[in-house]
Amino acid sequence: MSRKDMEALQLERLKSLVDYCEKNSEFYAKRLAKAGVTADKIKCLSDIEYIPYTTKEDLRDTYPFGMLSVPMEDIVRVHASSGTTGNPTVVAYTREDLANWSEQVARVAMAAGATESTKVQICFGYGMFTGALGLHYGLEKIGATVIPTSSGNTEKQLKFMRDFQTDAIVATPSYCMYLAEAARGMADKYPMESYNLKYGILGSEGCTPEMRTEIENHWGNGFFCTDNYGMSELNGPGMSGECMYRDGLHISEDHFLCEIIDSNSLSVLDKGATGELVVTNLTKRGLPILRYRTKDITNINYDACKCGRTSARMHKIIGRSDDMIKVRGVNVFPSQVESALIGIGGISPNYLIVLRREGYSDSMEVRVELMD
Ligand code: DLL
Repeated sequence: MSRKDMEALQLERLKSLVDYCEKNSEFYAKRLAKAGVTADKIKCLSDIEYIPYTTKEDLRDTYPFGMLSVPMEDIVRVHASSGTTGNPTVVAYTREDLANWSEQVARVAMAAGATESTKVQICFGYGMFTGALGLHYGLEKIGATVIPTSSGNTEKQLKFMRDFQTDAIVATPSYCMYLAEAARGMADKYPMESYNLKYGILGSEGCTPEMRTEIENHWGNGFFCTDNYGMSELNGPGMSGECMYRDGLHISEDHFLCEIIDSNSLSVLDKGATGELVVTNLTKRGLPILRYRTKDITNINYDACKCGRTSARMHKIIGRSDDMIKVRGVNVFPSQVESALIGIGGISPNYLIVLRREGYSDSMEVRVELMD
């Protein structure tokens, strides 16, 4: 799609989303009215700036279902983020939301190399985390053979990989590396040639090009992996993913309208600038999200890619604008550690979080001071 046509589609969808929110979302109706925004006020894409930002705190404050804009009987799935204490962020999907989500995931999976003849092992934990079920339905949509092994049970994972001659793996980069190391550890019994693994659809945590090379070398046999980004508040995986050229993550722009802002001044930055990613999910209806502050730092390239796709590409995540850390796929905020410590008697309020990465496996240790 040309940029002009894409922007016209985004504008039409943005207006219809604002109109929908005014009529169906108690939360947004109030917020939009306070800001004096109506669908008629949105005349061009930059008019999105009239709409206030949405944050994780909004979802926490309205826990669990305060931001729903359809009756509960129209919700067919609920997921939640991996909050360790306090209220997790709950997200909910209508049947149409799930269909859109599968479409988004199918796109990134195909860009990563999946086809209907791919046998793919999903090594994300199945459950409230969006990673496993998101990839599961997206891959089924393209006709791939899904093997839902979930995470853990390494020897079984590797046995299925050899016996089924699995072509692709879905995992976090660190788990993909861990499996490769475990496979190498058993190479005297099962040589690396007994695996048929050709590529990895990786995501949910950062993966530098250096780490990617190391993972690829560990698996050997031409193993190739791509980076995939998303977050539960924006459906889950499927928002963006790398193609074979790995020159940025292609965004499903007909579903996601992206802005880059300065996290301090909150002003929108020029195209190409690096800053915090803000996303409006143009097609989500069960729990609509307007201008969501992801806190993830990146920049967006609007030039067409060598692969032929014309969708904008976001740079690999460069960092966070808050202090969130991801430990083995779980989002952890130091403030959550603090609230857990406050409930324990006999320790002072000072603490130290020590993060370690051994091989590619994260560990987190909390050191506290004992009170006399
Ligand atoms: O991690 C969704 C997902 C699942 C994406 C599977 C890709 C594959 P959450 O648990 O809500 O959702 O965590 C979202 O994880 O704001 C980023 O900080 C981080 N993150 C996700 N993907 C990447 C990535 C899923 N490719 C939070 N690179 C986001 C770096 C990532 N960070």
